[in-house]
Amino acid sequence: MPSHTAKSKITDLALLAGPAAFSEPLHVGRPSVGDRERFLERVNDMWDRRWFSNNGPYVREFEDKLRGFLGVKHCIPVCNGTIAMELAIRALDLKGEVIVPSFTFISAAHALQWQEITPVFCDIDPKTHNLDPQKIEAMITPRTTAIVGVHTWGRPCEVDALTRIARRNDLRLLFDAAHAFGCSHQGRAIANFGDAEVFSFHATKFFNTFEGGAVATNDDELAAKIRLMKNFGFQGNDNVIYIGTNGKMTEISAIMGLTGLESLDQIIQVNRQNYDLYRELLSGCSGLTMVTYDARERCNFQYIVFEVDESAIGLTRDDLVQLLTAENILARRYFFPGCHRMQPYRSFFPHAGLLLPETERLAGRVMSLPNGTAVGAADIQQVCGLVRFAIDHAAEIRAALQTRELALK
Ligand code: T4K
Repeated sequence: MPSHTAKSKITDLALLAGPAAFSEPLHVGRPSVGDRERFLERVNDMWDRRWFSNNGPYVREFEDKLRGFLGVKHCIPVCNGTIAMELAIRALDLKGEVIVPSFTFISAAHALQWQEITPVFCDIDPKTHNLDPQKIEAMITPRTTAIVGVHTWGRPCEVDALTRIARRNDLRLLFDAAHAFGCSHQGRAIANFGDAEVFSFHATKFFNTFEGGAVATNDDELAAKIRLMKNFGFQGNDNVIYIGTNGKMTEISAIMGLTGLESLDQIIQVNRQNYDLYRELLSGCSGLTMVTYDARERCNFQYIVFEVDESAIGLTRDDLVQLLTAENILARRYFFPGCHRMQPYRSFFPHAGLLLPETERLAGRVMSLPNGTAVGAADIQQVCGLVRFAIDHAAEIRAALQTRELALK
């Protein structure tokens, strides 16, 4: 809950020595959770059974429920989304180079590089924030083996265009669906596209199992390989028939997942209400553009994302994030500065940015605000009130920040 009311002058801002609007931090990634009693009942049962890992009854039940929910043949739960991606990459036998966006979380690039595959960063479409299909073919070389699309903010990639490009060039197609659990493309659940789709059920995601992830696929052979690989390649007790790793999901994670699935509709409802409130309260702020979702598709409404146009507002995205953070509103700059500007990729490809103008531009403008069941209407009113106050007093604030920056030099 907000602890302090409206600001009337710029020195009321916490950044300029006023009191913070929130006494406790308001997070972007505060987990949304299901029913505590139901969770604890299952935990007690697990405790009594003394079965904590290794494809236990809750993991098996979770897998069944995921398959049913997503309408996909296989959805294999694993310990996190990054391992899910590594398993899919390895099971598809990818090598050489793989095309990925740079405007995303670092894990897809790392999952490739970890296996000595070069991530080749391709630019995004500024309208969708996803891979720009027009730019992919120019990045394909004789070493390219696959494309990894990311459904950023839960908005599906241009799945059909990517599928055509992959087929035409004999490439594998994977999707990082970490943001897109519960979302659909042309009425079909995300999970069913490409060779495989990879989910993250990390605590900060719309649907979480503390840590966790899954590989979804309709390919039986691929699924069989991944099942072996996530358990050291074991087939039976003493028989290892394949190279593998430890990618297993624990029972307690599966319990969290089963419990969360039962509350999914309510979580989406809260996310949606919050999304609509942000939209209403910040509508008409020229220079702030909110990421929108396709009303014809299913969507989890998890991400509240704005693009900040400095030339229209008079403040940079970083000014706004700094200002909100001082108020204990921990706005985030996902996905600044882009993977190509992080190590080791920055050293490997120092000039990658030349081919990524839209990525660079967006990474400098994007701001994520808190959502989820831990965020209430009063919080959102306070956050939006502050953003509006900042925009209304932009020139004064900028001047004060400049004076402060000079004094700190
Ligand atoms: N692909 C994409 C597109 C992804 O976004 C991600 C993960 C992955 C793949 C990889 O999946 P996993 O291997 O993680 O399953 C966070 C998450 O750690 C990361 O999972 C997520 N993306 C990424 C977008 O966000 P950070 O470094 O920003 O996390 P952190 O610790 O700053 O937490 C974010 C906010 O959430 C903080 O304000 C604190 C709050 N929080 C966090 C946790 C863990 C809570 O309130 N409670 C919690 O339990 O990366």
